[in-house]
Amino acid sequence: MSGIVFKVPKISCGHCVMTITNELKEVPGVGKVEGNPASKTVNVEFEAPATEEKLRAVLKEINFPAE
Ligand SMILES: [Cu+2]
Repeated sequence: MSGIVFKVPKISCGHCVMTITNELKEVPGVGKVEGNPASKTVNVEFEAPATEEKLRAVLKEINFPAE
């Protein structure tokens, strides 16, 4: 498993974090997802077949693009 922290400026509350968490957890290979509304970050643990590009694509798709 590798881990990555995405900065997602559009996060404004716990609801956003929940939406993002639910969507990212649908991606095969994704393990733990932890979002923080205060720092507007999402910490994702993942392994193949998930990739950083794939995770970024999902975030963009649900309208929470990562920086
Ligand atoms: Cu929100």
